[in-house]
Amino acid sequence: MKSKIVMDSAGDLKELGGVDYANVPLKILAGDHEFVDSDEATVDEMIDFLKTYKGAASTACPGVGEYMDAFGDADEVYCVTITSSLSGSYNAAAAAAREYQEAHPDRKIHVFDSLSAGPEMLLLTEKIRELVQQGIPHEKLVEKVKEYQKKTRLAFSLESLRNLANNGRVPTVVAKAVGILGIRLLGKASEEGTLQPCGKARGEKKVVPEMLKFLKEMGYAGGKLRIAHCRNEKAAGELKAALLQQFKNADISIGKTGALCSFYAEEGGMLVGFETA
Ligand code: X90
Repeated sequence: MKSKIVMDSAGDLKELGGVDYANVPLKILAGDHEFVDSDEATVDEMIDFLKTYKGAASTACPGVGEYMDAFGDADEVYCVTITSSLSGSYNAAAAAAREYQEAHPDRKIHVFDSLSAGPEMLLLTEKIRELVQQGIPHEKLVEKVKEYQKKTRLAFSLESLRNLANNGRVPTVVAKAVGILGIRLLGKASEEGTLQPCGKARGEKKVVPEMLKFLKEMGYAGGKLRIAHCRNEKAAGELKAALLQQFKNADISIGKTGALCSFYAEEGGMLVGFETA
């Protein structure tokens, strides 16, 4: 039996070993330029382009057809999307899943609304892979992932919310408060899958200690943790080191944001997906 995992590019994962996997790209649109979130080179190209680009920039989620192509001919498909509260990706995937099911009644498919973005989506996908490899049957697997999802969270620190505000994903007043030099917004994905501001860190040096405190307040106690950063290797590395001092054997890894998360989290932004106790 062929199992496949499909995730949109807000999960910052182009390839995944050990299982059949497909990344379904979102797109970033700036004038005549279109950046397809399908490889790492595009990320740098996009960030550098946007630095001098003065026009409006927006994003587009995958269409139903793109999801259909990604599902391919697998007997069972597990699909993970960015939060349906901020993107149409989940709806497109769910529509594709209905088509898939109608065309192939013998196959099984489930679409998970991550209610999140970036590294929390990655955790869900890693969990799905683990369960697929254990040979857990479809319905049971879906149930287990839903249970797991109740224990995972997303925290972030952002230096700019310009693109989020310009595209109506956060209120402008929230974005303005962060525009002031040296202020970083700390926040989390709410239960409804929206962006919830929780505090501020003043100055670069405060980001890591404030984030550490915030993660513990949110219930981090040494579980699996994934960091995705946009050109902020330094803060990501420091956060990992600080966490490992307190949680010696924690499974922590660092990755880079793809084009979609880089566009919204912007340079210096850091996303942290983690398991609570
Ligand atoms: O469909 C589309 O065009 C995509 C729209 C996505 C908008 C939000 C992306 C957020 C990316 C930024 C910080 C984390 C916020 C998470 C809240 C759930 C990451």
